[in-house]
Amino acid sequence: MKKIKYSMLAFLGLVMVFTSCNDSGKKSSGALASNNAEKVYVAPGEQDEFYAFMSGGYSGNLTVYGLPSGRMFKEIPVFSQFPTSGYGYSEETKPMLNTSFGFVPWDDSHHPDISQTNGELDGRWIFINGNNTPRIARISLTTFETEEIIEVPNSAGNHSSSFITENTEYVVAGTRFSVPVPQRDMPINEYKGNFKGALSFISVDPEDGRMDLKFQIMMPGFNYDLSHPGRGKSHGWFFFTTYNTEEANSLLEVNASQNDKDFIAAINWKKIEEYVNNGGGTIMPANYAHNVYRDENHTATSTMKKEVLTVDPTKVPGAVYFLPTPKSPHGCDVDPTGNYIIGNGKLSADLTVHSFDKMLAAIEGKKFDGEAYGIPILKFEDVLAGTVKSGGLGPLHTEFDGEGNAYTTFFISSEVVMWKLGTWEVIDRKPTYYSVGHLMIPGGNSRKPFGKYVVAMNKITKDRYLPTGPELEHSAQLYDISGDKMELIYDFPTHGEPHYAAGIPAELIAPKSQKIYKLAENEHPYAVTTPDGAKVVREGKEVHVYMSMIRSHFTPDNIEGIKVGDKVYFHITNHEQDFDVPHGFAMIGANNSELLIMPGQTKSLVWEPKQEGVWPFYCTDFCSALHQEMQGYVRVSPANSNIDLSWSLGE
Ligand code: RUQ
Ligand code: CUA
Repeated sequence: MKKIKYSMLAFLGLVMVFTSCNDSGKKSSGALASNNAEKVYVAPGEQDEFYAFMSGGYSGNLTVYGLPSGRMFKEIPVFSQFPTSGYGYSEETKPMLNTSFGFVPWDDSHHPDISQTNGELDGRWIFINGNNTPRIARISLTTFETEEIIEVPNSAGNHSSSFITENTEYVVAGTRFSVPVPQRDMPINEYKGNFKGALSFISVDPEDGRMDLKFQIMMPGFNYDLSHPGRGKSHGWFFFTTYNTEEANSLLEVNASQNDKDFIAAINWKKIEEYVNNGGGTIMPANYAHNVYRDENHTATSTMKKEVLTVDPTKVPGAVYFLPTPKSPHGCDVDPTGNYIIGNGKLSADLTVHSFDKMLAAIEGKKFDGEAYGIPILKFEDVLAGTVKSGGLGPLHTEFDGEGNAYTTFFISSEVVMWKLGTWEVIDRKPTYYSVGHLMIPGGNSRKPFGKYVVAMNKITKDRYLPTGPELEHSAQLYDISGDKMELIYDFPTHGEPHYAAGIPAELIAPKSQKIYKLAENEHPYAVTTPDGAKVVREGKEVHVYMSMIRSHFTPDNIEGIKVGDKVYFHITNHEQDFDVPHGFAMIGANNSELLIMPGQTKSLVWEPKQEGVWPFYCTDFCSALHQEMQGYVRVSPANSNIDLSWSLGE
């Protein structure tokens, strides 16, 4: 018996020697699955090296993952109501979803981007666009809550958004669909020459992050698809891909694919900023919502703004140029040095790389190839830095590793292609499963990428996971890029449709992540900061319940004197001051959601009792051994009853 054991050990030892032998050689893709498993394995109790913030696409929200584990930590509600926490249902957060169209409980969120200082991720805020009802949101990376949403007027299909300039001077939002500006009733087929494409520059306050729509550039009626800021030497410029320079208004799949080249619009925003700071531009009436959430009172307010400053680009000489770019370009990506601007022509096999230096020289030499609506067009050959003959099909987006390599996704040929900046040679290509859209390298669209991983965000999942009926979650794939070649090491499902993502080292965020809200600093007008402050107040048909909660009871937990037809506001303050002790609140028959209330926080829920009886409420979050005891009753009497209002606990 002993002998057998020893020979087993010897055999295992031999296997290990062989394995490590293999390991030290060149990477043989996929063969060493156990080695790959180690690369993504984050042992119980250990933490991930990176945060990955993934847009939710049609979920309207933002999800938070760890890399390399692919574990999802949180869904942050942004543009969509979220019954899990009561976002968009509670009285405090409803104003966040106010727009000029009224309350809009959903959106399509596409491109998260983290705030920057000197072109490097600073981990203060993350911004994301609402594509459908044009909006930009700012999310705190301390509380992981949406703090601000600004609507973008004169815009539609807010897609070339929300990208950040090098010192977070602006978050930029470009329209995908051109529209009549101002909106008016007119025949659709008079689009050409009459519709406009607004590119909006939203300033960000360096102290508190507050956004303000500083100016809009009224561009020709093309589709502005994606954008990126210049960086380093090209800081002060912004680049937007366009398609439908044909200005078709119907059957775009044919009619917007006629021109051999569309444009990348190069915008010298510093020049325009100077122009408007000197009184340039035209103030135009507008109507758009600006919604701000404050931690101090845990409450959002919505203000309607009434005007916007517009700029006619032809009035600011030297501010806007067009760079011809084949062929209906989608992604528009600028490398970490700021010299290369990559246009991913989605109907082309090759990638077009423009040179910022050459662009400046061509502008200097006034070498133009005509103009479009008064905007000079540069000559393709004059601005071209090089072409990547990739052999792939359907290039969409490019990111950078900071070591001179670029990585481009190809939707049609389902692959990520790694190539070298400057020589344009293809170094590696790896399949994706399947039809990849965006990709992300932590910091990969800043001056300082962190490298290490590529995350591919795929549009088609098919056979990657156990089937879940016709609807499948999208799939992400993780590639190790620390070696010379890419290595596919992991698959994980993602929520909604992540279009883009932003990754950042955990050490830049985790230490400052907020744990509680201080009860003593709670400025909510209906907060109860000591249990004896709890009360119930009737104002006509409105009843305000000032309630507190702590393990494991509500104060009060018995309420009488409520009548059918009343509108009851439960204002509930969580008195816990420990990390990770939320309580929930759910009321039978409430026509909204539960509330999940963080330590020190106050939230309010409206309940309109429709039936007489004695109706229970309870805590929804298993908070202690006596969580099931955390409950209460409301007695509802007929509308004409004269039962006095009363409340109690433990009587
Ligand atoms: S898109 S898959 Cu909304 Cu950024 Cu390109
Ligand atoms: Cu409080 Cu469960």
